Amino acid sequence: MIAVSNRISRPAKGASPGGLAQALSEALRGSNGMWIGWSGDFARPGSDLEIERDGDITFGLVDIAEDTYHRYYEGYANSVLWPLFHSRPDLAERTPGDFAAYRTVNAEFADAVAEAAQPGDTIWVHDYHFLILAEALRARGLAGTIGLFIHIPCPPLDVFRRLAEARTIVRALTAFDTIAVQTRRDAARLAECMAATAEGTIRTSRGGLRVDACGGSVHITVKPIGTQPAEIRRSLETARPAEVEAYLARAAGRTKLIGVDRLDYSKGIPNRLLAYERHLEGDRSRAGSTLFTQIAPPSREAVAAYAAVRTEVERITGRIVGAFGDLASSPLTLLTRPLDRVGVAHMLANADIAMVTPLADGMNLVAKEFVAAQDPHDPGVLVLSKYAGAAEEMVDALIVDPHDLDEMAAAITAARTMSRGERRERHRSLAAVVERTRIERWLGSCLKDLAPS
Ligand code: GDG
Repeated sequence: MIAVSNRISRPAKGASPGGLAQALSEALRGSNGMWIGWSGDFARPGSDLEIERDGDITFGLVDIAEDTYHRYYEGYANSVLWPLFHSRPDLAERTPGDFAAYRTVNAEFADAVAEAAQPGDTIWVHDYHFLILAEALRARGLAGTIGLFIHIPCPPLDVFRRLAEARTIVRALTAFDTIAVQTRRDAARLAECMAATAEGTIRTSRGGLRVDACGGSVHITVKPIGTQPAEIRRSLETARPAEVEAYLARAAGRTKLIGVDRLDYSKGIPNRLLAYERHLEGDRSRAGSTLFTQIAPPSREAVAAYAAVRTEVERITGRIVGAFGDLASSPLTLLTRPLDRVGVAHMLANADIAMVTPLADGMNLVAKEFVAAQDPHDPGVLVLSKYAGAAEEMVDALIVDPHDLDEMAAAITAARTMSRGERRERHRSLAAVVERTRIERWLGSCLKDLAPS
C-alpha cells in the first residue's frame, strides 16, 4: 500500500507523531508500504522521488517549487477549498493561477506515486489537498484500488456550487474507487454534490452510498476517526510539566475550563470566549471561581482570514481580562503557542469543562481526547458544538449551537452545577464512543474497504 498525504511524520526529523501519523505508521509497518508526502523542501522541482527508510517505513519525499507550493497550499487548498468545505464562502479568496498550481502539485504527486507503485498496489490518499489525484494516477496507468479519506466536512450543495472548478473536481473524484468521510451527514452531502454537479445517480450500497457519474462509480463510506485512548492515559503517567503544575496551583479551588485548537476560524474560539464573557457578566463573582484556558497555536499565518481570527481572539481576550481580572488574578489565559503533547494531555485531564465549539469540523479529536483523559469516577463535562462531526456520535455531551451565546453560557452554568452521578453517566456513554472509534479500529475498517474484493 502507498499512503499519500501533504504532510508526513518522519521520526528521524524528531516530529512527535499525532494520532493520524501514528495510525499511518502502524498501517505501513511490516506491509512493505510507503508513505509519500511533501519533503518540506522547496528546492529541485521536477527532481526524482527521494526515498528515505526509517525503521519499517519507506518514505517517498516530493519537493515542490516554492511559488507553486504557496499557491497550492495557502492558495487553492486553504484559501478556496478549506473555507468552502467549512461553509465559509465569504472567506474564500481566489487568486488567478492557484488552481493551476493545485493541479501541478497533484500531477507531481501522481508522478511520484506512479514511480513508486508496483502493479496492483493500493493507494490511500488523504484529504482535500489531493481531490484530483486519482484522475492523474489513472492517466498514468495505475489500475489498483485508489481510496480517499476526507478529514474535513463536506459542504452542502448550494455552497459547493460556488466553486468555479466544481465540475472538474467531481469528474476527478469519480476516478477514486472509494471515498470515506467522517459522518453520515458528510456522506449524504458529498453524494448530493457529486450527483447534482455531474448529472449522476445515488444509490445505497454495502452500508454506504454509491454515486455513478462521469462513467465512473464511487463508493462513499462513513469512517469516523478517533484517538488512541490508551496512549493518552499512558502519557498521564508521566510527570506533569512544571508549567502545568504552576497552572494547577493558580487554578486551585476554581472551575477549570479548557479549549485546545489550532487558531482556525472554523473552531469557533471567539464564540466560546464571548459565551464565557456572558457567563461572567451574569455574576461578576464567577471571575474568581472559574479559570478559562485557551491553548491556540497559530496556524496558516500567511492566510489573511487566520490573521484576522487571531486578532479577534486577542481582542476579546484583552477585553475579558481587562474587565474581569484584578491585580491578583485573571479569569482567562490565552496561549498562542503550542504546548507539548504530555502538557496537553495533563491540561485536558485536569479540566472540569472542555469547550469544543467549532462552527464546522470534520470530527474534532480534542472532544475525544478530553473524554479519554478524564477520570471516569469524577469526570468533567464536554460542551460540544452540534456542528462538530463528533456530535453525530457523542450525543451525551452538552450539545450547543456556537452561534447561540446564551445557550453556551447556560451550558457552562449547567456543567458547573451538574451532579457527579450525571457526569459519570454521560462520561460512560462518551467513553464507549471513544473506545469504539479508537484509531486502530478506524484504520482496520478503512483498510478493509481498500482491500481488493
Ligand atoms: C483535521 C480536521 C479532524 C492542538 N493544539 C495543540 C495540539 N493540538 C492537537 C489536538 C488534536 C489535534 O491537534 C487537532 O485535531 P482536530 O481534530 O481537533 O483538528 P484539525 O487539526 O483541524 O484536524 C478535524 C482531524 O483532521 C482528523 O481527521 O478531526 O475535523 O479539521 O490532536 O490535541 N497538540 C499539541 N500542542 C498543542 O498546542 N501537542
